[in-house]
Amino acid sequence: MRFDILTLFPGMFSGPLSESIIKRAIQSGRITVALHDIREYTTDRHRTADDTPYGGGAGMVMKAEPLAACIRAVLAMPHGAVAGVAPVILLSPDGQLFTQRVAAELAQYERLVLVCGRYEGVDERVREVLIDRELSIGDYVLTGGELAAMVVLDAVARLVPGVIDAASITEESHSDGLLEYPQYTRPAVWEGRAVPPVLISGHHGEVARWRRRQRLQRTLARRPDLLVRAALTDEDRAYLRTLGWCGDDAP
Ligand code: 4FM
Repeated sequence: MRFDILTLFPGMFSGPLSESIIKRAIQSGRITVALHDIREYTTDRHRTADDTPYGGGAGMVMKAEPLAACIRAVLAMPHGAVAGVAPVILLSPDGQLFTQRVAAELAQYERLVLVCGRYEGVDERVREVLIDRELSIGDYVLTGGELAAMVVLDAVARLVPGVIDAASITEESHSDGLLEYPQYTRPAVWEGRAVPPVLISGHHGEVARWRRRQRLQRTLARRPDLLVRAALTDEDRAYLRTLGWCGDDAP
């Protein structure tokens, strides 16, 4: 899978791309990350990428021409044998909330174009003409879309086959709508605190039941809103009722 990232600050990506799982995914060729400096597409002597807003107001707006030229140049770069669809995605607080579901949807593409906004906005005409989709990683305002693009890249890349162990993807939080069970590793006793004995018992059925109940307990305590959409069995519901759940949590 190929990620094209359009940014005024390509240097912000060198750390995250050169460590751990993403580094290995790039080295193995499972993902390709191409950084594009929007400033390279300016044409004036001062390499101006932003300007003051029409109508007045605070801050600066990203100019249409360099950003549009950059997006068009990137879309004209071929990728692999098939020229598949590559959605152009702007990271901004105005976007649709980026969730695990959206990550799974994006992982189906051969290529993503991630546009990092900066300053107080992007000229609206670029959005209208060249942006297919806007995504937000949460209800807060960053200084630019770069960190959000890294979040999207990280969450999507790990869903690409071979990037991480396949079992961890299906087992993890949010894939079936429940939070994860607590994990323990050696030593069996740490600072006087023992690992739950069931995990050392060797009874696989009991371990599975304990873990399921831990997940239900934890989801009820921390994210009761998730229970409305979670895949629950009759036994899950019966257990949750023993914990005081009445099945009416607002989403
Ligand atoms: C601010 C990008 C203004 C573009 C930013 C404009 C953000 C977020 C974010 C900064 N991106 N989720 N939250 N970006 O704050 O994705 Cl126009």
